[in-house]
Amino acid sequence: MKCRKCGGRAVLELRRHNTAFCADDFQAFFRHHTLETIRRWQMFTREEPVLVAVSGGKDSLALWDVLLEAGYTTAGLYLDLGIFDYSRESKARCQAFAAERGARLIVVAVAETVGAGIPLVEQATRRPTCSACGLSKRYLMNRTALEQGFTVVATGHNLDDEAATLFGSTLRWDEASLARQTPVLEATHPKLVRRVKPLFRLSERETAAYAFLRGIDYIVEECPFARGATSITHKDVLNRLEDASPGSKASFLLTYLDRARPRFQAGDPVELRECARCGQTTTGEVCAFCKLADQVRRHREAAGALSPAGPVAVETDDPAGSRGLVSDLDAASEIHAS
Ligand code: Q46
Ligand code: ZN
Repeated sequence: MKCRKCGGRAVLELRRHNTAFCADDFQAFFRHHTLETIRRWQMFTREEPVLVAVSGGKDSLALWDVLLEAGYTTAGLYLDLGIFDYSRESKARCQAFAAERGARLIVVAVAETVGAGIPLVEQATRRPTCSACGLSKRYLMNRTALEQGFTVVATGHNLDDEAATLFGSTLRWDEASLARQTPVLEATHPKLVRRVKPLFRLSERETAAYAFLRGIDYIVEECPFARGATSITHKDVLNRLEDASPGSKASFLLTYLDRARPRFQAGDPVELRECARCGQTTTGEVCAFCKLADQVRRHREAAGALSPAGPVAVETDDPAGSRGLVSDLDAASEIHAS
């Protein structure tokens, strides 16, 4: 297999583009694709400082790497969710990545704002873990960006993530989610920052290959709470479609954005106001995050009253067994093998 660009030995075949690249030309392709997406979708300008939400995984670190290489002014934001070894290891990856490049990394611990890490939030609120986690992440990303003077937050969502979300929303015909499905969520209130997804046209396999070729040390394990998530089944289904017909995933997502999304967007605009407690946006009197923090506080007080020792027991065991991201390993071994 030869590189389509230089004729040298190709390390990666991209069936949906009907092409193959050597290591250098693939990295150039990846960077070009990302920067073109930022430009075409007007995600941010060269002058705007960008807060990059990093999880320690391949996608967000690959994105930060591309932006740093391209000379954008960035800072990384790591949200410490307090999820066992997963959080400890992913934080260490982000810190090492930032230190190697002399980049600024902001670390915010969920436990400091909510009163407990995500595993305990779930116990306190009986809310599904990922729902409490997603709410906390969106809130803290926005609040940190505002506090630190950023107008835009970039996340590492890739094509597989976005296509799976769209697939799930379509199966439920969830009009509100369909309307929100976009690579650029504009700030519709002075207390909101823009949220963008510059990797949304690049597949998980491509981001894994880029991170591998760049020697980025990222965490391969997924969050233990991701196991059994419906989104993983949706990704599997889409992967089977992609195998049978390369380009299906991209066409599903891009055609939706182009042709169908405007129909869902037309609904009533939501009226936002400021939370009476924290000043962040909400549709009610008090925002969902403040309510969540209240629930956690009440739970801790009740537990504290029951146990004279005070602190609420925190699980230390990882609930998941063996973990791993098969597609990462596939991409890495593909490169090794060639
Ligand atoms: S939402 Fe759920 Fe993720 Fe939070 S609890 Fe883990 S899997 S990290 S993307
Ligand atoms: Zn609030």
